[in-house]
Amino acid sequence: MTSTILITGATAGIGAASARLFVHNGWRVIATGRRGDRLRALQDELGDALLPLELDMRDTESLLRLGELGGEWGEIDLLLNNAGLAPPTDALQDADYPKLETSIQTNVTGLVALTRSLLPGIIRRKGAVINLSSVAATYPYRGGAVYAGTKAFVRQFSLDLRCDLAGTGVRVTSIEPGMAETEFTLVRTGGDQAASDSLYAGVEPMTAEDIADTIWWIATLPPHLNINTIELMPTRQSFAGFTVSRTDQA
Ligand code: NDP
Ligand code: 8X3
Repeated sequence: MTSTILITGATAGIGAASARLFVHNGWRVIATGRRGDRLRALQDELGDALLPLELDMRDTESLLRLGELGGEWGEIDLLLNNAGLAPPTDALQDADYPKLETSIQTNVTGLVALTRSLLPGIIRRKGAVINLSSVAATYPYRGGAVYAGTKAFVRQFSLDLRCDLAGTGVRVTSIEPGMAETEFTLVRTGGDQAASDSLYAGVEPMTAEDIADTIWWIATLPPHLNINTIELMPTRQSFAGFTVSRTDQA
């Protein structure tokens, strides 16, 4: 029987790479995102196994209605909560509030609404939920307070959801990547290609396909195995130390 995955944020990066991988392996993919032209291009590329669905993760009402999606596309086995973005790395005291709110609405509120909406069906099908958190959930850095906070939420939400789902057979995983070269930094910097290129230059960052391969591996493990959390980094990314201030700033 054909399995179905719903992927949020399938118009770019990790979501698009996952859509390709799952269709190539015989799954049906419901591909969501705001950019309808990209979703239609993906359908042209991958064919009728992909259903394009324009969806803004800030539109809670639409997310809550998705659980009523009927017919063959309504039988969702795997929810990949991937859509997300980061505000610029300004310190909070200097940050543009609307950009912070967009990240919270997309990464947290939308993720919760969609999961709530699809969960009864996923429970009936003994399916799975895979959530994209980040290393930012664990390792603080300057300018990361809101983005990291959203990703720490995603991690803890994933772990606690396992408690709610005990005995249902539904699996939940938090994937926590470090630097993967996608449109992530382009979006974070407001479209600064040079800033994105210089961040990843010489790092040999992970690719969207590396993360999609990890998602595929988790999705196809035997049903008795649950990966709770998994953290990945490029070999050339590691950890910084603490910040110490010797004088107070005026
Ligand atoms: P991209 O910017 O390449 O892709 C982000 C996707 O999210 C796009 O498809 C975009 O679609 C979608 N998206 C953003 N805002 C919304 C919204 N309001 N409604 C619907 N969809 C939205 O980034 P990545 O592929 O790298 O990011 C995927 C996930 O992985 C994110 O949650 C990110 O935080 C996480 N992550 C990324 C890392 C990295 O280094 N790249 C590391 C750790 C975690 P559209 O604009 O068309 O709506
Ligand atoms: C983003 C991860 O390492 O680029 O989620 O800050 S990193």
